[in-house]
Amino acid sequence: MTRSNDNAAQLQQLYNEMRPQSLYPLWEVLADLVTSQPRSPALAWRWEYAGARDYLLRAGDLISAEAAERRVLILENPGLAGRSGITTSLYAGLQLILPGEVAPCHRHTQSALRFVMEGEGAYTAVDGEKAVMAPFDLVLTPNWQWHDHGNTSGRPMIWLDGLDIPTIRHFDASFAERLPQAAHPETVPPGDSQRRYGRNLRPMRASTADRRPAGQPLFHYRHADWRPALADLAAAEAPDPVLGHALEFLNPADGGAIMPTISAHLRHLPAGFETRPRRSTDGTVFVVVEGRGEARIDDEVFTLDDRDILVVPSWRELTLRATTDLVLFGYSDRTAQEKLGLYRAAAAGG
Ligand code: GTQ
Repeated sequence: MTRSNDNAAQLQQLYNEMRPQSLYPLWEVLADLVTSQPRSPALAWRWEYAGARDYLLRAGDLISAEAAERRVLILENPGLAGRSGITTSLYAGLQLILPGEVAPCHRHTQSALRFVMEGEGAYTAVDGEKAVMAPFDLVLTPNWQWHDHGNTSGRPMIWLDGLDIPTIRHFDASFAERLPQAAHPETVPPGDSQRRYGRNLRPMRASTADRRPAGQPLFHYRHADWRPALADLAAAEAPDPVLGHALEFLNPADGGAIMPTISAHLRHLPAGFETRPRRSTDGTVFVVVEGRGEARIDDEVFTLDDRDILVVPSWRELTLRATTDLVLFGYSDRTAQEKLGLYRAAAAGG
């Protein structure tokens, strides 16, 4: 045996002896642990809405919302098999509530957003306050707030659930509990928070705190409000070359992101507009709200059509092109990364 072979054999022998003691040599894995740039196992992927919707409606014939607790099809990233994530930190699912159903009241340490895909008149109740939902409304159920969903309209309702499930799993910080009754008793009339906090104002009180948690007063961002805001912005100025017209949803309490772990935003790309290529460390989920276009992610091209869902993993180069006027909703873990000092973004050519 040569000296180097002998050395390799001795190292292997050392590894074999250490292994039962739960010891492992860093030098064998260091280059995969501390990489010069992100190498997400997540894949760029697009789900066509119509196809996913068919499967969801079939599930609707076979299991009730009550029995399922939440009747949801998980949009699992094909690069993250078995992990129920659409990115490494975030989850996405399509939830169906049929007329007359209630998805029973529970709360958990995971924070959630709902982005309505179709249907009108169903509600999410947060701590007993109903938000009656319309297409492309955004509704939040922040960490540890009671929530149930119900449908008193005559039609099925489908929305996209965006949660921080993989983040909470990462921290081993999941707690959840069920309310004994299916629906939380009504605490205030529907729209109460919206009236008090929804127009960049807040109630003045001589004493006593407000009913809503001080840090998170608002949980319903209506399409009827955000769409004109985006249209006004697009009419007033040229699109940003990297983002197009873009608006972020804010928490009015502090001007920050909507929830501690999830940021959400809107884009409007005028017909024919193409963004400059950009990458960022926040893997992002997009929903097509209006129009058609194309997303190029590194060398892959995905067509974007009505209500399709696209995921762009961390640090993949994204170029968006609008065939017709294109409106997108997006969410990511940007705010969590910013708090940890991790967030980075770079556009090609500057
Ligand atoms: O509506 O509370 O898609 O707890 C996954 C977990 C929805 C919900 C999901 C949940 C919910």
